[in-house]
Amino acid sequence: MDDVLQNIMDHAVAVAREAGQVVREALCDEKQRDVMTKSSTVDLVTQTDQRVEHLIIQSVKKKFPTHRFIGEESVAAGEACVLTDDPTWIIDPIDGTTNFVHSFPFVAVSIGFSVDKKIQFGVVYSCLEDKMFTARRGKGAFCNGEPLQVSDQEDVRRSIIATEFGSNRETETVEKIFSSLRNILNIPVHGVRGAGTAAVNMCLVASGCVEAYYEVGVHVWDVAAGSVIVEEAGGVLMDVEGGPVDLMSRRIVAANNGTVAHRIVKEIDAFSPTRDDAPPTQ
Ligand code: LIP
Repeated sequence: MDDVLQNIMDHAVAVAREAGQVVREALCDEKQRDVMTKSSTVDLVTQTDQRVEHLIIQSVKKKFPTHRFIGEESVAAGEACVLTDDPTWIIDPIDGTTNFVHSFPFVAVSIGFSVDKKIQFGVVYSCLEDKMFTARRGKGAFCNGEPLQVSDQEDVRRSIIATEFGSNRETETVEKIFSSLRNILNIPVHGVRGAGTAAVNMCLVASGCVEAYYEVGVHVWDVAAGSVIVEEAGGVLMDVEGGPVDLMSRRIVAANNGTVAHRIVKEIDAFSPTRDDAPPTQ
């Protein structure tokens, strides 16, 4: 299994790099950044998101025809978002689509790989930075081959916390997002940052640049790869109310240690978006 899994991960790295090249080329062509919308007027998608996801899936199918897929744009097109025990690729072709549309320089190809419903490896290619973040369960986390280690900071008042505002603009949701942000800021923390992509935010935690990232409203494809990268860099994952993380719940805290994680959980005004694996509404 060891060599088989490594062979699969090597393909994930290669196809992520190939996809990143497509994203960089598309950035130079306005047409390839033409905006369409999904769940709201600010939940953006482009033909490049769809093209990159197709490239990744077709490439994998050729080598691993029995594998299954959960892809952001495939789910948006109506495919089920159901995680089984089967080998499954969990793909966000462009994490940070809004950044991509605006040429804001944090755009990542995110690929997680699950067997028996457990993420076995993650690949996040921050393609404008040319940073390939990788982690395989039990084998450590790396950026361009250099080992990653979370921050050793235990005091949240000496921390930077990352979060995002998401793409839901309903009044009640926005109120909760700002309530959490206000509470975190008033701890006080050194600062709050957001790269505009969950996957890059999680890699910043794994790199020790920020102590924690939290968000309510993300999807499994945003966080699957980053989850194992954070854990293999020595970090922890948690639900926003302190229990075990559930990658389908659309709620996550990724932190350098349990002390910081539990402290920010106290400040989060939690809510429960519709789960990624919820049965489709009639
Ligand atoms: C994005 C996430 C981000 C979230 C955005 C969006 P996308 O993913 O990475 O954390 O706040 O609303 O979901 O849509 O760019 O792949």
